[in-house]
Amino acid sequence: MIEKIKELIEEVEQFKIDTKENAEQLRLKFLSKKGIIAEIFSEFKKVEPAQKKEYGQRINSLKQKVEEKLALAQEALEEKFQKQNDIDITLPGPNFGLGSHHPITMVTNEIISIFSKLGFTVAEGQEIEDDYHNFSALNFPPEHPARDMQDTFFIETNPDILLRTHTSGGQVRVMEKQKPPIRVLVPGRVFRNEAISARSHCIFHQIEGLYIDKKVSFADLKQTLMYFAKEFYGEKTEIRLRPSYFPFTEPSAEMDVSCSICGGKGCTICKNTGWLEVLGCGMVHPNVLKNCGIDPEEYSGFAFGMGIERTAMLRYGVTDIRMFFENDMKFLSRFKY
Ligand code: 2U9
Repeated sequence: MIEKIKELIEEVEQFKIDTKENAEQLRLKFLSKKGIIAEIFSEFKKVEPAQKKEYGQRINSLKQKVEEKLALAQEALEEKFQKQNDIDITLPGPNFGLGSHHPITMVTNEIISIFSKLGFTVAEGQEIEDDYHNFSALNFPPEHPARDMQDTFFIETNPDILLRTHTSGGQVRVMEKQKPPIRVLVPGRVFRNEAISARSHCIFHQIEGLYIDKKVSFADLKQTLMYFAKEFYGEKTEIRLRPSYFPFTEPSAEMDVSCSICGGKGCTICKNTGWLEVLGCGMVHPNVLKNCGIDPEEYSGFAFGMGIERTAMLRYGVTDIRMFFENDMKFLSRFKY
């Protein structure tokens, strides 16, 4: 029995009290009416007379141990509670620093704001597209190189599903649902299977615009883009259109703006030409209108598209496209406004 009491003393010494709840556990286990100490006392009459003295001393020291332990724990818990309540809630919180928009978001928002004054609204599109909305509806011939595995990220288990290579599928979906007049912008992330370098990335952002109505002409396209160029690149900006080719527009063109760095005189940014290539555009191909359920005899339209990274590089003098993806705080904090 004496051995048992020694073990119990050991148990009390090892018992860890860090909450009111486990202090109460210890009290109930040892000191309550039906607790261990009461039980050991009830055994007292059965103890040999010669051992009664030692037995009594051991029980008392067990009881003392428990009481001491509980008193100390009570003090420590009260101190802890006091400390928690010592916090001065009127002090200002830690300074987390003010964030800002990413430069890609800033340029996208600025372009949207310019075109929204002409009545353009924004549609989302989807990053995972099917072959039809990314290629076929847009008049890409079946053997077009963009459809190649080398250029496009296809989903391995289903060659019909891919990561969009441009946001144009978004406009196709708008045309499928909505009758003209349509004035819509589709901004977003696009994916091309290209090697990453200072000038190109396999992920980048685009914004495309589409305007469909009765009697929309190439002159409307030109005036709209001229308005955009002056708003975005500055009032003195001039534009020029060079013939180009895209499967989804006919005729197609690429638009240059006069270099805002040198004012057209020639510098390293415009490679001494005085011009900067900023976007592609054209009249929507009749096949595309037909594919989307719009009669090309009744309606016509124009479309344009530009790379946001390229636009942001020109705007902020960034020379490496990879900077937009690295989230380097030194780079990003340049764009606080
Ligand atoms: C529909 C019909 C026509 C969107 C257009 C371009 C010209 C263009 C490039 C600019 C740089 C892509 O990011 S980039 O590589 N885009 O040159 N995009 S016309 O034409 C459309 C879109 C949707 C239904």
